[in-house]
Amino acid sequence: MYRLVCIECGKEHNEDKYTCECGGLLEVRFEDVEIDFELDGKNLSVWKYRCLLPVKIDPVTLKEGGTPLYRCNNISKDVELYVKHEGLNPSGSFKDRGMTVGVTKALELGKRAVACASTGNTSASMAMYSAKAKLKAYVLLPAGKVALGKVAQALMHGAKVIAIKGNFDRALELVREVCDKMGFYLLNSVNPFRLEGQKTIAFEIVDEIGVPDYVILPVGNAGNISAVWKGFKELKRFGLIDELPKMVGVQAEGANPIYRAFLGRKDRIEPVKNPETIATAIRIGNPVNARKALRAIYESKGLVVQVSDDEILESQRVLARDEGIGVEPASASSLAGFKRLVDDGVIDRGDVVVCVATGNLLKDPETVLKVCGKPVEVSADFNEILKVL
Ligand code: AN7
Repeated sequence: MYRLVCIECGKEHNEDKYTCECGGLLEVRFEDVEIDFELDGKNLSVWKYRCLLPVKIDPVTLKEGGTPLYRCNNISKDVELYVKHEGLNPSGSFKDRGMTVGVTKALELGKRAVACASTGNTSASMAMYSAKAKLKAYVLLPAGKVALGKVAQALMHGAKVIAIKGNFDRALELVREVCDKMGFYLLNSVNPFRLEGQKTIAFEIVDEIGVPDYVILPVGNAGNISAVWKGFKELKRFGLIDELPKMVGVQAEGANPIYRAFLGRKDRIEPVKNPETIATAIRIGNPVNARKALRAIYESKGLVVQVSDDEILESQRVLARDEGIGVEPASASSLAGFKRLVDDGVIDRGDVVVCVATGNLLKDPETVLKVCGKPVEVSADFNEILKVL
């Protein structure tokens, strides 16, 4: 059993709402659940944890979740560092965990069409899952600011893709209006059901290695950090774990509203007007889930760090070259944040740390070419090849 409740005033809502009249975000609260899975490290997937997922019909699934958790010895010997490679989900990002639940909910509610604003990954994932569900899909993107692989996915999976002359924050305002007027089902992370799917990142981590000391993840619209924290708290509430990890959010310097709020120990953000970062996935100035994310950070005694674009690109290279883990820039910010915290002496020898790598390297080939340069070209001749070896 579960209820949909406003996190600010506690009012209970019907399932087709996204926010409360008081302006508060909604969240799903489970009660009297009979837990029917075991945390035995086996058969990891989003739907292993179905008893804690709020759907009533057969899910629309492309076999999401069950992503590898790599022990990264080459990066750190002293700290027990793991990277959870969410880039190996069906569409290449963690969004699939949310979308399998969100698109299932759209069918359950009898919706014909779904919509989102996106920095790219949400749109790619939504397009895939709505194709499977045979729902119409509408996407609003900030023109010229979405990595090519993501646009390609949204287009090929059949979404109507509309690029606006404005940033993500504006696209989100507009898509909310479009959904209100047209009756489309909104699948941005303001949708509480999507976050329910994403909390399974926490379930899988515990399933494999127990409760870590720190979980580090990039923060854009701030849904994922909220979702993962909710996952850990539910495991504790239902008696499956005793401890909780500290949650660490990482933001890019040019798109850092949550970091600023954290510095001032505030529980609300001031939007950043013109966010800018090479990590276009987290180029977001007015994160809709800020209230949930800040609660997660304070409750868990965690923290927020900001990192530069150079640190992000360096961490992307390190993951790729030292561990064989290919991620897009935004995802690498979690490792950049880890490095900061090791340098600052916050994370120490013996700590168990999980960095969540949220999206695949293939999402953003253009940035790779800018950073690595193009392949060397020579004529098809043995001696010419020898010269460049
Ligand atoms: C790779 O696709 O917001 O803090 O529209 O693609 O939960 O927003 C993507 C976000 C991190 C931030 N890493 O997660 C979108 C979108 C990657 C991402 C984030 C995103 P949230």
